[in-house]
Amino acid sequence: MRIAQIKLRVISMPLKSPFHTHLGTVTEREGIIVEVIDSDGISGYGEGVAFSTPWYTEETVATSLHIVSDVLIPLLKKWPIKHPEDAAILFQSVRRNHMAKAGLEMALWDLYAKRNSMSLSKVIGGTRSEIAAGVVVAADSLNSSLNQIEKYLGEGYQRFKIKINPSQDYSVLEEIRRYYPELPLMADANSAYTLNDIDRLKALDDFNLLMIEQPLASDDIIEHSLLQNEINTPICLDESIVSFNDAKNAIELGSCKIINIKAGRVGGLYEAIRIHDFCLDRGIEVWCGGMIEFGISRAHNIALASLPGFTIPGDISASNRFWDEDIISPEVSVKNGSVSVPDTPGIGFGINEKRLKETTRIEKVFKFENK
Ligand code: OSB
Ligand code: MG
Repeated sequence: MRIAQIKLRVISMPLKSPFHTHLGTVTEREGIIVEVIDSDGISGYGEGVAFSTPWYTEETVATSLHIVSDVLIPLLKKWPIKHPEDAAILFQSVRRNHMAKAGLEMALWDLYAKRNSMSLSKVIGGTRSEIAAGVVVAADSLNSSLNQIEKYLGEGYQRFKIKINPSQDYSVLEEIRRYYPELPLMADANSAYTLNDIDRLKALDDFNLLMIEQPLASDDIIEHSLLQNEINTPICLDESIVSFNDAKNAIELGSCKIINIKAGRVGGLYEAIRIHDFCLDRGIEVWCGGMIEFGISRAHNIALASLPGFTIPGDISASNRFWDEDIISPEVSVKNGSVSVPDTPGIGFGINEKRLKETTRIEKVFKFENK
């Protein structure tokens, strides 16, 4: 791959409505758009999905920008690569900083696919032409949760995820089930509980949830296994799984029955695919998690979710779930409850240059010397 330059843009956009979790509220989303341009002028795009503050993982926009600019790009300058997997392996010499690595690695995947005139889905072995759409409801009141469910049901979404914590779990789920007894429903706790809450968590078995996502802390791998033995609802791990080895350990210990794969959280598509392949082999179901992302990461998620092991509808929602106007064109849309997988080269979505420009706050350009 002959890289001529890399452009990093920090963009910022308000959400259509605030996103509430017990860890805080997101009203404005910043992100890093990575554009890798090769010597023929072809561009590949990736997106760094760290948040402005370290509430979900330890990374932030500022730390990612530093790692991509001052560590990963210099590595790529020093060690030219032939394939995006070479970049993933090269980046293993840097500890953690998964979202920084993923933003750059995924731009290389898009570029690689475009150069080979193949869709990214096809390059990574995708088998689906459509992905079932799922949506997250992250409201601050029962009423607003019910309103959002009604709205998204009308838009055709096939799976609903509600954020829970010990102060509202039973009452909110009871009320949702009163109106929607058959709704494909799951709950995400973002580590709001400890093993002391075991009775509260057992009680949630009443609601026939598809799963409960990340009830305990991200390093409570043994406790999750003890909890799974006590509750009927399948546990799905999110924050706990940041690498292939985490996935292996969690499965070995019986800490979960399902894994949420986010390429950003695990360091890129290479690691995400390894986790997918291992889970497929072990009969562990996976789904693709969301990060309140802009269209580029959304497009990468669609390609990832087209792999055969992604059997459960994930956080794959339309651009208009979060944004008045996305930075891609066309935007991601949901039709009859599904999102279609593009068969055009790369991620299969173009850039809405006007929107990208008006949301850009910082731009940095790195030129490569090609001999
Ligand atoms: O825990 O899955 C999570 C959003 C941001 C950070 C963490 C999480 C989420 C979501 C999904 O719940 C949001 C989406 O659909 O993009
Ligand atoms: Mg989650």
